Amino acid sequence: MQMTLRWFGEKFDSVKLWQIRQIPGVTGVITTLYDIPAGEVWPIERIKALQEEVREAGLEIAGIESVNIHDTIKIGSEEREKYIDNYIETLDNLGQCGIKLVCYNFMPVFDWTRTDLAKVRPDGATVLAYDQKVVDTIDPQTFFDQTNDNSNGFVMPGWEPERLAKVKELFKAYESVDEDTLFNNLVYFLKRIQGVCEKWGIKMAIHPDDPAWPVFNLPRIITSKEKILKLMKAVDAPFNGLTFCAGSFGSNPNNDLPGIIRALPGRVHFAHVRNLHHFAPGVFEEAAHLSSDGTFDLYEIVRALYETGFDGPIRPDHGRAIWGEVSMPGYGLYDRALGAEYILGLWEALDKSEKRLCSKEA
Ligand code: CS2
Ligand code: MN
Repeated sequence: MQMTLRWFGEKFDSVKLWQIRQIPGVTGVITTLYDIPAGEVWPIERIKALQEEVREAGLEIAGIESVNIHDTIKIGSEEREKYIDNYIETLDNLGQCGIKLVCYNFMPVFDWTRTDLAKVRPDGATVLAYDQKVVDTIDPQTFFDQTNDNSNGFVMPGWEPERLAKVKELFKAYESVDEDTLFNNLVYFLKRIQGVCEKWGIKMAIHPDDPAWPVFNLPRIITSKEKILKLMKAVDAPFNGLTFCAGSFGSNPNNDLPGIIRALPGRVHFAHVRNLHHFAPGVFEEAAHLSSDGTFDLYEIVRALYETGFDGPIRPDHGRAIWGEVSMPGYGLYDRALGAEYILGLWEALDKSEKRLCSKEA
């Protein structure tokens, strides 16, 4: 396991690499070329320059989150071929640079969806929150605009203004795309990129849908253990794996989080570990990572990763905004650093008990 933090790049992130370097046990970043729109090829010089910047700070790039998928690929229109070719070229460039983990999602139109980006908790911290009632009563355009107005001036992942300007068009383009079509388009995409992934040993780690059900009547296909297993079977090769995201799968309280990890040995390539506090079905807020602050048992989640031999990067996921920090919602330094230390502590305890047990048995 490698502990990492997500970093959006010098121009886009309030957090600096030198600060990440000072979090004990964090050795890598999960990053991206945030300014390159979905569908365009990532030039190799840009990837190398990013790698150099991270290396100079005493860290390494542990993976990319995300190389976003162009909508034509999700929709399955004819132009997808060109965009898949571009994606393959990007993967080839990443492979040449020795980068071997790519996180992506296959959600139509929106990435993650939250109805409040700064819900105040009793201790004064603010968190991202979700209430299905709000989504049910708002139109997507207004929702987009509201989200952007509340993002502290940061461009948020999946909410890039150039995409958002086309919400209506996008919705129209997805009209004929149901769950099966979306799933088949994903399988088609994975089969087309399999060659380049296997050439370089690149692991593709799909991120689950967040929340784990259809929003605004758009289909969602990575929402449960059954659904992810179906995808693993459809393209049954180790390159095709999962970003286990506790917060996304866990948005549906019926999902057994450790159970999802245990069902996928060798196919969990990357983990987002965080906690949510559920109030009622479809109503939750993000919590501190600590088990007692939310609904999930973080010990059981980390134990499942440990016991299935997980050896990829883990990152804390969305944090609370605390101690007066202003950042991209969910992506401040302080609470994610606390989360990283907590997860490392759980891991150390699991590792030491396991080793003690082994030495007793020997
Ligand atoms: C992330 C997602 O902030 C988040 O919730 O986990 O935006 C994630 O990066 C994408 O869905 C992956 O493509
Ligand atoms: Mn996540």
